[in-house]
Amino acid sequence: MKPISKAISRASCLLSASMFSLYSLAGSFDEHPYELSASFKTPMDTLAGLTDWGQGINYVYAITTIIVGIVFLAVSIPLIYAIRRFRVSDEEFATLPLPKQVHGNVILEFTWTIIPVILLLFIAVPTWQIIFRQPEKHQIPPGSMRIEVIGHQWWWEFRYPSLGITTANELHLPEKTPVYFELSSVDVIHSFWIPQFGGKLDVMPGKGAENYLFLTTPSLQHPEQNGGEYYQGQCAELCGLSHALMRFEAVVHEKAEFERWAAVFHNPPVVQTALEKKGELVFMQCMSCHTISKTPSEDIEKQMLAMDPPVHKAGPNLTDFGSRRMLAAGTRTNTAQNFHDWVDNPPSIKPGSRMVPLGLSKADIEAVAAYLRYSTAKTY
Ligand code: HEC
Ligand SMILES: [Cu+2]
Repeated sequence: MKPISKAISRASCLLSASMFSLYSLAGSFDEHPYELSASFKTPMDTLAGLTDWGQGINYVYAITTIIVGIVFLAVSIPLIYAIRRFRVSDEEFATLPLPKQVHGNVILEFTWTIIPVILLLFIAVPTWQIIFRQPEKHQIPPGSMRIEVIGHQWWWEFRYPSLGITTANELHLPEKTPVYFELSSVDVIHSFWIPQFGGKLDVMPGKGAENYLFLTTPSLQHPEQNGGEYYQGQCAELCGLSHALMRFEAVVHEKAEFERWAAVFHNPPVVQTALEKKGELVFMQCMSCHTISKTPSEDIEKQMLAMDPPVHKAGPNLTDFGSRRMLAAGTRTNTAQNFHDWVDNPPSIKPGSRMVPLGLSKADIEAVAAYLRYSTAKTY
């Protein structure tokens, strides 16, 4: 037993020494942002770390992995050594005396209590640093862009108070810009998550329960391509039947392109063909739940909001629906067929959907599809 305890105490000395040297090597996070391989960029890659917030989390993750790795080696190497070195046959084992008992050995017990405490501190301190880098509401850096994120079963509403824009399921962002998301919910708890941007944050119902997430949007990975870069978002808190189908897309634009998007957002729909005109009429049946800027549906919304208490429409704002890549909260591509299937029977696509089947004829769906998919499309 003696050589083993000697080996263990040596190993623990080595361990703490290496922790200190690792720390001095790594320096502070700000000087050496820890970047894990940028090559595997799947849509749900939480290690992509494309924002300062995501890199901070990766940094803590890396430290944790290193510490866990060292603990693994420090335990498994002596263990394997002991198993091999002190291996005996069953018969021989029966003749051996009890090993020396160390119960109540103050030094040993103190050592194996203090080592985990130190290791946990090495994880806790950077974790605190990263958490406290998220500002409180009153510490939000001036000049950052405020975006209200409102969770609904099972879709996302995005409001830009400074631009007077309300949209849904497609979160447009200018590149390299500090933004803060004010997260709230109208029903149950959701969780706002763009994996490639970093960690998730709960979206809570109830006044005063807002959460705030502050980050700097990534720069464009392929600036030569126009039209923004898309990142998948996903609700990350079980929120009911269609929780898994509560997605969205974040679109990062060049700054000028974002400004063009915001400038044309409220342009009224351009209704040209006879089919689109018919669709505009069919859309009357949708106005109790959906709003399109500069149409009568907006007046209905104003009347509803002026009531006491104010009534919010149940469905997403469709002002720029024609420009959206996806429908049904980021779960289907915005094609004629998917549009038909959705409007014909929403719960068949999203179980429990708060949009009910409206019993429209095929011709009416085709008309409202023309109106929504083409008249509301914006060029920017
Ligand atoms: C009772 C309220 C209600 C009515 C009426 C209604 N909708 Fe909806 N609609 C919703 C809700 C709620 C959603 C979000 C569903 C989801 O994603 O879970 C939605 C989603 C949509 C979407 C997908 C939007 C996106 O970007 O994901 C489209 C398109 C749509 N509705 C079209 C229509 C049309 C066309 C009509 C009228 C023929 C209509 N809706 C009538 C409540 C309604
Ligand atoms: Cu959810």
